[in-house]
Amino acid sequence: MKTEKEKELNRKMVLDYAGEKSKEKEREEFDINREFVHCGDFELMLVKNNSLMFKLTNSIVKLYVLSNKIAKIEMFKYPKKDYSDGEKDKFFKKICEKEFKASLAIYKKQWNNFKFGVEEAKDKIFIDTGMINIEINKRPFNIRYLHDKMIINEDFESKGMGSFGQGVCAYKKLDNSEHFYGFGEKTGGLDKRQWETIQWNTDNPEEHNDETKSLYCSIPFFIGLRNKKAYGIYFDNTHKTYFNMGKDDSDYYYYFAADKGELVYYFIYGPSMKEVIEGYTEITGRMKMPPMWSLGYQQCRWSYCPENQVLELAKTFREKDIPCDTIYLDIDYMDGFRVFTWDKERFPNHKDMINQLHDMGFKLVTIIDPGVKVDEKYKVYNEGTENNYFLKDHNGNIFSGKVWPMDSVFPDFSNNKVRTWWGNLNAELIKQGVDGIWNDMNEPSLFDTKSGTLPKDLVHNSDDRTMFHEEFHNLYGMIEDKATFNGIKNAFPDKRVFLLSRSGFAGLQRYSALWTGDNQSLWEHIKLSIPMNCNLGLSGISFIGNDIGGFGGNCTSELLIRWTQLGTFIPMFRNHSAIGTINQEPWAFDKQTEDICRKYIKFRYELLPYLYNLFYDSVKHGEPVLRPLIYEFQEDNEVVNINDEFMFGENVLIAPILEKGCTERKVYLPQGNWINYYTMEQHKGKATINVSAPLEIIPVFVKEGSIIPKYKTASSTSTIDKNILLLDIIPNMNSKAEYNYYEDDGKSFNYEKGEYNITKISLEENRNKYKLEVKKIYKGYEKSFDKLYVNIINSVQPQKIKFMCKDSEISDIAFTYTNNTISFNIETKNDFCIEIQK
Ligand code: MIG
Repeated sequence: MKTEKEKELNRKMVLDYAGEKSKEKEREEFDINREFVHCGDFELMLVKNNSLMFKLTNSIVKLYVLSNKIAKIEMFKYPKKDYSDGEKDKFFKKICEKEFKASLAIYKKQWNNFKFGVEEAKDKIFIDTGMINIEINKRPFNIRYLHDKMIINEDFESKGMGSFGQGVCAYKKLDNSEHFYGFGEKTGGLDKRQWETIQWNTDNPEEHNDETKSLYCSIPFFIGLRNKKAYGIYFDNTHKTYFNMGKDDSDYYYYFAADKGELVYYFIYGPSMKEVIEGYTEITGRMKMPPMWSLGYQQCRWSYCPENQVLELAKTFREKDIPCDTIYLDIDYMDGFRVFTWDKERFPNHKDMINQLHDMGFKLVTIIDPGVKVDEKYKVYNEGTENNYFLKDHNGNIFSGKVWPMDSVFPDFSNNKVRTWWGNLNAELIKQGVDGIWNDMNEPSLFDTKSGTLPKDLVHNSDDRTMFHEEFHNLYGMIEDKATFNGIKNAFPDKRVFLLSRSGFAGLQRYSALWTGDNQSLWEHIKLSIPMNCNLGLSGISFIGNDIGGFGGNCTSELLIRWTQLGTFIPMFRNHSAIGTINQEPWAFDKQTEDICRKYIKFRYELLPYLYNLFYDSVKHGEPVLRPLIYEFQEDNEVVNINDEFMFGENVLIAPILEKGCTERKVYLPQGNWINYYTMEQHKGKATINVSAPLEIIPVFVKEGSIIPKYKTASSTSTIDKNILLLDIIPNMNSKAEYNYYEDDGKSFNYEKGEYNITKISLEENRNKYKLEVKKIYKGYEKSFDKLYVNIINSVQPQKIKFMCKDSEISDIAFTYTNNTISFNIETKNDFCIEIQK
C-alpha cells in the first residue's frame, strides 16, 4: 500500500501527463506495424524464490514459475530508448524488487514458492517444473514451452515479445494443427483460428454479427489446442487489447497486443481443456453457488409496469401452470430513471407488491444503471458530489454525459469508498424485499459521445494510484458488480447473492452472472448464441444466458418455441424483450406455442438437480456448465469447430433447431453409445445421424453410462419436493456408471462451512445382473432426499430385484418393466445396494 504522500505525488504526475497529452491533437492509436522493438538479447539473469529475472538489451523480463504447469511472464521496456548501462542496471534493480503485478481481475495474488530446476547453457536456459519444460533462447530472447519434448507453445522466432509506440505485443508461432477458443463474449464460430478481435467493452445493440469486434464483456484469455494438447494464455492487461489469431497474411504466427500498459501474461498448461480452465479460474477466481431460485425460469420485459401488471403477470404464470421463479423490473420502475428510487405513481405500494410476489413463490430482480441523474434534489446525486464519488476529467470537473436520466454522472468504482457507498445503496433495495440486482449499461454506455462510452482520459482515483479511464474501462462493469456483491453480502451474510451483469471482464464469475445483451429476434442470433455461449464457458464464465426469444425486433411463435427449447439447457433461462416489440411470454402466441413452452419449462425444473450439480463443478473447479463438444472429446478431430451442438454437462448432448421451418437435422455424435432421450433409440457414436425434430422436439442425446438426477417438476423452486430424487440411469456394459450427487440448502453460504452432502450413485452391469449402489460419501447437511424413483433405461427384463441395507434384512422390491425401462421406488435415508437379476 502506498502512503498518502506517495499517492498524491502519483496523482500529480498523472495529471501533468494528462495535461500534456490533451494538448496533442490526437492520442496515438493502435498500429501494430509501427516500429516494433523486440525485447532484446540476454545480458544477465537473477533467480529469486519462484522468479527469474532477465536483463535484456531493450527490456527486463520476469518469469515466475507458479506451479508445475503455470508460468507468468512480465516484460518491462526501458522507459527511455537511449538508456545508459548504468541507468539500465538501476532499472533492473527496481524491477527485481517490484511486487507481483496483478490487475484487479486477479484473484490469486499470493503463490507458494514452487521449486523448479534451472540450468544455464551457452545459448539457452532450461527450466524444469516437473511437468513442463521452459526453454529460453538467449539471443534473441524468446520462450518456448514443452511437455514430453513436444512443443506446446513458443514465441515467433524473430519477433517474440516486444513493444511498439506505447503498446506491447507478443508474437507466437502458429502451428498447423492449432485451434483457438475462449476470448469471452464473441460472435463468429467456435474455433477462432484466422480470426481477430478487440477486447474493449462496447454497447453496440445494432451489430451482433461475425464482423463485430467488441461486445459488452471482454476477456483477454484464450485456449490454444495444438496437437490435441491444450494450453491457455491469460493476458493480464486491462487496456484495450487486440488478438490476431493468424487472420490476414500470417499462417506463421498469431499475436496479442495492447495499446498501453505492460506485457503480462500467464501461461497455463493442460493438457486437457478442463485443466486449463481449472488453472485459469485458480488465477481469476471461481463463482459461488447461485441461489437455486435463479436457475428456474425467469421472465423479463422492458417494462412490466405498473405494479398491478407485474402481479397480473405472476398470476398468469400460476393460472396457466407454467413454472416461473423470477420476474424483472426494467428501468420504468424508477422515478425518472433515478437509480435507487421508485416511481410513486406506477409503484405506489411496491413493498406490498413484493410481498404478494413472494407469497406466490416469485423473486423480484430490479435493474440498476451506473449513471446517476444530475439533479440537486436527488439524494444519490448529492451524496456522490459531496463526497467526490463521481468521475472527473483532468481539470477536476465532474464529467457528465447523457443516458436514460439524461445528464448523468458516473461513480468511480475503482475507489473503495465509492464501492462501499454503492454497495450499501444496493443493499437498501434488498432490504426492501428485492431479491437480486440486474446491472445494465455498465460498459459504461453513453448516448451522446461518438465512442458510446466515457472519454479515455477521465481520471480514476483507484485505491492505490491514479489511472485513466482507458485502463479502467474494461473493469468498470465488473467492479460495479463487485461493489454490489460485497454490499449485499455484508448486509445479508447468510443469503446467496444473485447479480446479473451486462458488462464484464476476466474474473466476473466471482460476482455475477452475465447475459449477452441486446440480441434480436432473428434466427441468425439464436444460431450465433451457441458458439458464443461455448466460448464464454471456456473463458471461466458459467452462469450465462441470452435473451430467450430475442430482445429487439418481433419474435414469432416458431422462434419462441425453438428458443425456449434451447433455453431449457442454458445456464440462465430468461425470456426478455424490448419496449415496442410484440409480447413474447410463453402464452403470447397460440395454444400450441404455449403448450410446447410449458412442456420445456417444466422439463427445466425436472433437470434442476443435474444443473445444480454442474454449477457445483463450476464452484469447485471452474468447469463450464455449457460446453462445446471439443471440451469433452478433445481427441476427436471432427469436433474442433462444431457450432450447432453443445454439451450440457459431461453426458448430455443438445442439438437445437436453429433454422426457420426446419424439422429434422444432422447430428454428429462423438465416441460412445448414445440414447435419444425421447425415443430411447440407440446410436453408435463417431457418426453423423439424421434426427427428426418436429416443432415439439429439441434433439437431446445422453451417453451410455450416465446418471441424471431429476426432481418432480413444480411451479417454482420454492415448492419443489426435495425429498424425492428421480434417477434416470443409462447403463453401460463396459464401464460403471458413476455420479456424485451434491445437495445443500440452495440459498445460504453454509455449504462453505461444510453443510452439504455428496451421495455416490453407481450402477454396474455384467452378464447376470445390474448392481446399484447409493452411498453418502460426505454428510454435512441434515436434510437429504429419502425417496428415490429409479429408471434404468435401455435395460433388459429383470427377474428379481433385491434390496440390501446395513441395518435391515434383504428384501424384494416391486418393479415395472415397460419400454425397455426398469422402474422401482426406494424409501430410505440410509446407504443401500440393489441387485437386479437379469
Ligand atoms: O438502452 O433498460 O440490454 O436488456 O431492457 C437500453 C432497458 C437499456 C439495455 C439492456 C436491455 C434493457 C434496456 N437496456
